[in-house]
Amino acid sequence: MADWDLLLSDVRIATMRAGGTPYGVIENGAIAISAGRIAWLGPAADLPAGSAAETRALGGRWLTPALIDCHTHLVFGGDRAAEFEQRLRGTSYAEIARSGGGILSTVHATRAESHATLLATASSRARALLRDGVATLEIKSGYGLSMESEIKSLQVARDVAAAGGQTVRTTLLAAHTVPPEFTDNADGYIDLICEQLLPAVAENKLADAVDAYCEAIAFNAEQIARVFTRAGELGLPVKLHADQLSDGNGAALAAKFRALSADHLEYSSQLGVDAMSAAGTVAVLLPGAYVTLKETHAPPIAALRSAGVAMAVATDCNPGTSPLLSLREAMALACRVFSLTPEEALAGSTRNAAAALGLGDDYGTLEVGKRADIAVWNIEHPRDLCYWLGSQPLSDLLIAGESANLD
Ligand code: DI6
Ligand code: FE
Repeated sequence: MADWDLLLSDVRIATMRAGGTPYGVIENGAIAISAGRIAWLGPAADLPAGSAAETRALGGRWLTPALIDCHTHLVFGGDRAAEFEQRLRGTSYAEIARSGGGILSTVHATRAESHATLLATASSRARALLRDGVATLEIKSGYGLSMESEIKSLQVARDVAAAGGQTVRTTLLAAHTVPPEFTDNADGYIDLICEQLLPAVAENKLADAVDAYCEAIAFNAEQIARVFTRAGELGLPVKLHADQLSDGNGAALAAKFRALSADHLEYSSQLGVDAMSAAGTVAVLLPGAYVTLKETHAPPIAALRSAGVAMAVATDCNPGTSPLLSLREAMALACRVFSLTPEEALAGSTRNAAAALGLGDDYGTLEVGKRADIAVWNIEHPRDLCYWLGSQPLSDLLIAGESANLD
């Protein structure tokens, strides 16, 4: 009887543990795996006596924690490529929205598509992320905006996990925008979310968290406070799309509800940063939306850094503002447009992304006892993951100690 299921030898390890050497590096290392968890890791010279059912010598390749995409809108119908072209020809976002484009055009397409069709496209997008090293991802609803279609979207998100082997955390984002049935009656839609949709979603365990869009074009602090209070009563943690297009004090609102994360943050103030620091709310940076919208007002990175706010990086994959299917490209963009260091960007897609999903105990770093979710890379140094654009350095992806099918 072997002591371990798998031994990875002749490896260089970036554990991404906080506080130690840069990237938590272990040179000339080894990792032993049992029952899907890390049983031992460290310098190979210190490997304890023991036998492995299988040993893989990896020729000095780099190992990191598998990547975690903590903010995606993968479940949606249709796409917005024509709108993208319109915008580049000079039509404004507002004009497109007024003519029935924007989020509401995706809502119509999503409502019209079947569970099977939505699952096929969402699974295809999740596989693209898998081939990029993503073993865990969050998937929001938010293009259904009715009882039936929001529940359909969350059921599709749950089924993506079964289809692809990745860990999926689902988030109810019914408060994404006001649906056509509630035009000029946003409060009536908030009533529907609080009195009917949230109880049904909680009872059927369809969502792991609740999100909302705090913005002048979406919902105000009072409306979001009602949704978050109801979520808390039902035992669901919250996260918030905050201060993306203007300073709506969203970061402070998220901190007030001890949100897992506040996301976007382009216009967040020092007040919001300090509130997030005190609450332990993770800042999720979304460079894909920032560059697609040609935004020029970056989130307060230096203030977040000096306040000790954990910073995560995600794709925000959605058809309107961030049609981005590579978390590594998001990391590379975060370095270039937000001036994150490569180590911060990698921590943002591992350790801090896990924290943004409330998964930090089991995911996000390579440590004894944690899941053996491990990415194997053909690179010379972990910084290469942010340095090269368009490269394909993933050699293998272990999910709970088993190699994923990357074909
Ligand atoms: N912020 C965004 O950038 C997306 N949603 C949100 O709350 C936009 C979604 C879309 O345009 O389809
Ligand atoms: Fe988003």
